[in-house]
Amino acid sequence: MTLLLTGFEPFGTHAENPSQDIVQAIEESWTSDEELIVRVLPVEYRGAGKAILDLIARAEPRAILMLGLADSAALPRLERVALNLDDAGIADNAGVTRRGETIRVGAPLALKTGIDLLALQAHLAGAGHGVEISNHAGAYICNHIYFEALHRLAELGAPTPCLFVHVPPYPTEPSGRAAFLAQHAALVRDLIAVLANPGTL
Ligand code: PCA
Repeated sequence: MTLLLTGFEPFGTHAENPSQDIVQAIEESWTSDEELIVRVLPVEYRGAGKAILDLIARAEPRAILMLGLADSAALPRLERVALNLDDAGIADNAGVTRRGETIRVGAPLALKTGIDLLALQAHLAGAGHGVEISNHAGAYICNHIYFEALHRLAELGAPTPCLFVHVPPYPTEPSGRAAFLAQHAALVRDLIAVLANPGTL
Protein backbone atom coordinates (compact mmCIF):
# COMPACT_ATOMS: atom_id res chain seq x y z
CA MET A 1 0.00 0.00 0.00
CA THR A 2 1.38 3.34 -1.02
CA LEU A 3 0.83 7.01 -0.39
CA LEU A 4 0.40 9.39 -3.29
CA LEU A 5 1.61 13.00 -3.30
CA THR A 6 1.23 15.30 -6.29
CA GLY A 7 2.23 18.86 -7.21
CA PHE A 8 1.96 20.87 -10.41
CA GLU A 9 4.25 22.36 -13.03
CA PRO A 10 4.37 26.14 -13.55
CA PHE A 11 1.42 27.60 -15.48
CA GLY A 12 0.03 30.86 -16.80
CA THR A 13 2.15 33.80 -15.75
CA HIS A 14 3.90 31.78 -13.02
CA ALA A 15 7.50 30.97 -13.87
CA GLU A 16 7.61 28.54 -10.98
CA ASN A 17 5.17 26.56 -8.91
CA PRO A 18 5.99 26.11 -5.22
CA SER A 19 3.83 22.98 -5.12
CA GLN A 20 6.37 21.32 -7.43
CA ASP A 21 9.31 22.31 -5.22
CA ILE A 22 7.51 21.22 -2.04
CA VAL A 23 6.69 17.72 -3.32
CA GLN A 24 10.21 17.31 -4.67
CA ALA A 25 11.65 18.34 -1.29
CA ILE A 26 9.46 15.71 0.36
CA GLU A 27 10.56 13.06 -2.13
CA GLU A 28 14.25 13.84 -1.55
CA SER A 29 13.95 13.71 2.22
CA TRP A 30 11.51 10.77 2.58
CA THR A 31 12.91 8.23 5.04
CA SER A 32 9.84 6.25 6.07
CA ASP A 33 9.57 2.57 5.09
CA GLU A 34 6.16 3.31 3.63
CA GLU A 35 6.21 3.74 -0.13
CA LEU A 36 5.52 7.28 -1.29
CA ILE A 37 4.79 8.04 -4.94
CA VAL A 38 5.50 11.65 -5.85
CA ARG A 39 4.39 13.09 -9.17
CA VAL A 40 4.50 16.57 -10.66
CA LEU A 41 1.50 16.82 -12.95
CA PRO A 42 1.08 18.88 -16.12
CA VAL A 43 -1.30 21.84 -15.83
CA GLU A 44 -3.64 20.36 -18.44
CA TYR A 45 -7.25 19.30 -17.98
CA ARG A 46 -6.81 16.16 -20.04
CA GLY A 47 -3.21 15.29 -19.10
CA ALA A 48 -3.57 15.85 -15.37
CA GLY A 49 -7.00 14.21 -15.21
CA LYS A 50 -5.69 11.12 -16.95
CA ALA A 51 -2.55 11.07 -14.79
CA ILE A 52 -4.45 11.10 -11.49
CA LEU A 53 -6.83 8.35 -12.62
CA ASP A 54 -3.93 6.21 -13.88
CA LEU A 55 -2.09 6.68 -10.59
CA ILE A 56 -5.14 5.64 -8.59
CA ALA A 57 -5.65 2.58 -10.79
CA ARG A 58 -2.03 1.45 -10.82
CA ALA A 59 -0.82 2.38 -7.34
CA GLU A 60 -4.07 1.86 -5.40
CA PRO A 61 -2.85 4.45 -2.88
CA ARG A 62 -4.15 4.24 0.66
CA ALA A 63 -4.05 8.03 0.97
CA ILE A 64 -3.86 10.86 -1.56
CA LEU A 65 -2.56 14.38 -1.01
CA MET A 66 -2.55 16.81 -3.92
CA LEU A 67 -0.94 20.24 -3.87
CA GLY A 68 -1.28 23.25 -6.15
CA LEU A 69 -0.57 26.97 -6.13
CA ALA A 70 -3.26 29.53 -5.30
CA ASP A 71 -1.94 32.96 -6.13
CA SER A 72 -4.36 34.69 -3.78
CA ALA A 73 -3.70 32.47 -0.75
CA ALA A 74 -1.97 33.93 2.30
CA LEU A 75 -2.04 30.62 4.18
CA PRO A 76 -2.28 27.04 2.94
CA ARG A 77 -5.90 26.18 2.15
CA LEU A 78 -7.45 22.82 2.94
CA GLU A 79 -10.00 22.37 0.16
CA ARG A 80 -13.30 20.86 1.26
CA VAL A 81 -15.15 20.63 -2.05
CA ALA A 82 -14.45 19.83 -5.69
CA LEU A 83 -16.91 21.01 -8.34
CA ASN A 84 -18.00 18.99 -11.34
CA LEU A 85 -17.09 21.97 -13.47
CA ASP A 86 -14.26 23.21 -15.68
CA ASP A 87 -14.48 26.98 -16.01
CA ALA A 88 -11.44 29.23 -16.16
CA GLY A 89 -10.53 32.36 -18.06
CA ILE A 90 -6.99 31.15 -18.72
CA ALA A 91 -5.98 28.33 -21.02
CA ASP A 92 -4.20 25.28 -19.66
CA ASN A 93 -0.60 24.51 -20.65
CA ALA A 94 -1.87 22.60 -23.69
CA GLY A 95 -3.70 25.73 -24.89
CA VAL A 96 -7.15 24.42 -23.95
CA THR A 97 -9.73 26.82 -22.47
CA ARG A 98 -12.89 25.44 -20.88
CA ARG A 99 -15.89 27.55 -19.92
CA GLY A 100 -18.81 26.07 -18.04
CA GLU A 101 -18.06 22.44 -18.96
CA THR A 102 -19.26 19.55 -16.86
CA ILE A 103 -16.43 17.16 -15.99
CA ARG A 104 -18.54 14.01 -15.52
CA VAL A 105 -22.06 14.12 -16.95
CA GLY A 106 -24.45 12.49 -14.52
CA ALA A 107 -22.13 12.89 -11.53
CA PRO A 108 -23.02 15.20 -8.63
CA LEU A 109 -22.31 18.90 -9.03
CA ALA A 110 -19.88 18.76 -6.10
CA LEU A 111 -18.01 16.17 -4.10
CA LYS A 112 -16.58 16.65 -0.61
CA THR A 113 -13.48 15.21 1.01
CA GLY A 114 -14.24 12.65 3.70
CA ILE A 115 -11.68 14.23 6.01
CA ASP A 116 -12.92 16.27 8.96
CA LEU A 117 -11.23 19.56 8.09
CA LEU A 118 -12.06 21.31 11.36
CA ALA A 119 -10.38 18.51 13.28
CA LEU A 120 -7.47 18.54 10.83
CA GLN A 121 -7.08 22.31 11.16
CA ALA A 122 -7.02 22.01 14.96
CA HIS A 123 -4.51 19.15 14.79
CA LEU A 124 -2.25 21.17 12.50
CA ALA A 125 -2.54 24.25 14.74
CA GLY A 126 -1.28 22.08 17.60
CA ALA A 127 1.77 21.27 15.48
CA GLY A 128 2.35 24.98 14.77
CA HIS A 129 0.83 25.13 11.26
CA GLY A 130 -1.68 27.86 10.47
CA VAL A 131 -4.02 26.78 7.68
CA GLU A 132 -7.37 27.94 6.32
CA ILE A 133 -10.35 25.88 5.27
CA SER A 134 -11.69 26.70 1.83
CA ASN A 135 -14.93 25.62 0.18
CA HIS A 136 -13.92 26.51 -3.35
CA ALA A 137 -10.86 25.12 -5.11
CA GLY A 138 -11.64 27.15 -8.24
CA ALA A 139 -12.73 25.55 -11.49
CA TYR A 140 -9.34 25.11 -13.16
CA ILE A 141 -6.88 22.21 -13.14
CA CYS A 142 -6.54 21.80 -9.35
CA ASN A 143 -10.30 21.47 -8.96
CA HIS A 144 -10.36 19.18 -12.01
CA ILE A 145 -8.02 16.56 -10.56
CA TYR A 146 -9.61 16.85 -7.11
CA PHE A 147 -13.01 16.14 -8.63
CA GLU A 148 -11.67 13.28 -10.74
CA ALA A 149 -9.95 11.68 -7.74
CA LEU A 150 -12.96 12.02 -5.40
CA HIS A 151 -15.29 10.77 -8.11
CA ARG A 152 -13.17 7.70 -8.87
CA LEU A 153 -12.76 6.85 -5.18
CA ALA A 154 -16.54 7.15 -4.74
CA GLU A 155 -17.07 4.85 -7.73
CA LEU A 156 -14.67 2.35 -6.22
CA GLY A 157 -16.38 2.66 -2.85
CA ALA A 158 -12.88 3.23 -1.42
CA PRO A 159 -12.54 4.99 1.94
CA THR A 160 -9.15 6.37 0.83
CA PRO A 161 -8.44 9.72 2.53
CA CYS A 162 -8.07 12.28 -0.25
CA LEU A 163 -7.30 15.97 0.14
CA PHE A 164 -6.32 18.91 -2.03
CA VAL A 165 -4.28 21.71 -0.47
CA HIS A 166 -3.60 25.02 -2.18
CA VAL A 167 -0.34 26.64 -1.14
CA PRO A 168 0.46 30.36 -1.32
CA PRO A 169 3.01 31.81 -3.72
CA TYR A 170 6.63 32.21 -2.67
CA PRO A 171 7.38 35.30 -0.61
CA THR A 172 8.56 38.19 -2.76
CA GLU A 173 11.79 38.48 -0.73
CA PRO A 174 14.20 35.88 -2.13
CA SER A 175 15.65 35.47 1.36
CA GLY A 176 12.28 34.09 2.54
CA ARG A 177 12.18 31.19 0.12
CA ALA A 178 14.18 28.67 2.12
CA ALA A 179 12.00 29.20 5.20
CA PHE A 180 8.83 29.02 3.08
CA LEU A 181 9.92 25.70 1.59
CA ALA A 182 10.95 24.26 4.96
CA GLN A 183 7.65 25.33 6.57
CA HIS A 184 5.54 23.91 3.79
CA ALA A 185 7.51 20.68 3.60
CA ALA A 186 6.98 20.26 7.36
CA LEU A 187 3.25 20.89 6.93
CA VAL A 188 3.04 18.36 4.11
CA ARG A 189 4.89 15.73 6.16
CA ASP A 190 2.37 16.25 8.97
CA LEU A 191 -0.54 16.10 6.51
CA ILE A 192 0.74 12.84 5.05
CA ALA A 193 1.06 11.37 8.53
CA VAL A 194 -2.56 12.26 9.32
CA LEU A 195 -3.94 11.05 5.99
CA ALA A 196 -2.06 7.79 6.38
CA ASN A 197 -3.51 7.40 9.90
CA PRO A 198 -6.81 9.30 9.95
CA GLY A 199 -7.57 7.82 13.36
CA THR A 200 -5.13 10.37 14.81
CA LEU A 201 -7.70 13.12 14.25
N1 PCA B 1 -2.77 25.86 -9.49
C1 PCA B 1 -3.80 25.92 -10.50
C2 PCA B 1 -3.45 24.84 -11.48
C3 PCA B 1 -2.10 24.35 -11.13
C4 PCA B 1 -1.78 25.00 -9.86
O1 PCA B 1 -0.75 24.79 -9.19
C5 PCA B 1 -5.21 25.79 -9.91
O2 PCA B 1 -5.43 26.27 -8.80
O3 PCA B 1 -6.08 25.21 -10.56
